[in-house]
Amino acid sequence: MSEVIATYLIHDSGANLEKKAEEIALGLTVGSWTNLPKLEQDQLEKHKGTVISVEQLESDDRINQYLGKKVNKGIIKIAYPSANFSWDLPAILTTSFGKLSLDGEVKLLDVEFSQEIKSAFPGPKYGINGIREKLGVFDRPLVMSIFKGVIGRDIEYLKDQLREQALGGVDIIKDDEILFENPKTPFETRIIEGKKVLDEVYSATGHRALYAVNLSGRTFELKEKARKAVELGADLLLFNVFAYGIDVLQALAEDSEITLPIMAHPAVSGALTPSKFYGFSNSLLLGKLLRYAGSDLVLFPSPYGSVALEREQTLAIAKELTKVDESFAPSFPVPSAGIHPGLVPLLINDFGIDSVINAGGGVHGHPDGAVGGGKAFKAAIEAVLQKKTLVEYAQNSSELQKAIELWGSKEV
Ligand code: 1AE
Repeated sequence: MSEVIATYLIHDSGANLEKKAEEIALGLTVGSWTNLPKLEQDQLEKHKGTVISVEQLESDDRINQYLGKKVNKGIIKIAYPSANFSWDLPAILTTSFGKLSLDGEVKLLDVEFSQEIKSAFPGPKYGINGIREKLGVFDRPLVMSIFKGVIGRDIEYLKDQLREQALGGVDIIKDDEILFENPKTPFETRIIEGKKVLDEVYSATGHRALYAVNLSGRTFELKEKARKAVELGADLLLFNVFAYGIDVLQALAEDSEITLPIMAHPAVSGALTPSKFYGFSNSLLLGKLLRYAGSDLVLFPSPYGSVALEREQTLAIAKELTKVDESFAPSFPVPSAGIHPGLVPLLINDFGIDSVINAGGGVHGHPDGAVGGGKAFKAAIEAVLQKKTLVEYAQNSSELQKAIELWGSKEV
């Protein structure tokens, strides 16, 4: 049967979770808070939500104290028939979590899509394999670095920073997500000049890095800008998806003229996910939904850096991005924020080689600059792949040695 099944974590002050579940199933479909005398049996059968399960969880005095009331804690699953909504995320999220998201302590943990509904989503155009093919790198995690301190700078400054990063040997260089359209370094100029720099580095060294340019501006200008990026020979698009909405990402991903991989940034998602009581789970928002909507790479806070998420949550995001799903290619997990070379063993242990190690400060803050930073990351990866400790391997790499002296290292 065609449906979506939503899983909720509920903290409810009522005595009976089964009753609460029935109220939700009715309230989000054919019912209201009053009795509706004209409700017909036929309409009920076709359109009413169905409670699939109600699992009572142990109550917790600390939660009761925190919320200032005694609550019943449980996990509820409800199926919503596909006849109720058009097969797009705005309709599916409004059906499963629209008014309910405003109504007490309810967190949306997951939404399962039937096979038929999944077919309405594009998934990644490139995914992990497609990105690896573009780079010709198949046997290690990728390394990405981020422009830093470029607001207010001119294009010459950006070009120098791009060159340094590429010379360090990183695979991808991304715009900072806070660099928007601006007169000194406009979108199109960044693409044109960036391409020249990366071509020069390629001619000199044989190493070709890819550049992810930040696709920004008003929503209805994005498609045209993205098509222009294709025409100018851009490599990838960075996109602040949560400032716009996941459906905007999907619209870009399924446009046949926008043939570039899309990298989703998690900016603003922290307003929707961190609470234990409200909002969305990270695995649903940053994992499943971004993959379904067409993100080829997904950034999220790692468990270790400056903006950290709980390790279990980061693993759950990565699992949603990479688990086998015959409908969609896997997306690259990109655990980020405050990453330095000494964290590479932990990152590879958690996310495996099909991940991207991403750093801004950890590249540019290296004592030998961005060139040294990139080399230190590459050396740290090589150490882990050769099953050596970073300290051991640093004897072959002065860049890694300096990074470890500055930031320390963590072995697994
Ligand atoms: C979670 C996103 C991280 C990000 O975009 C960013 O700019 C990180 O910078 P650093 O590595 O923390 O300096």
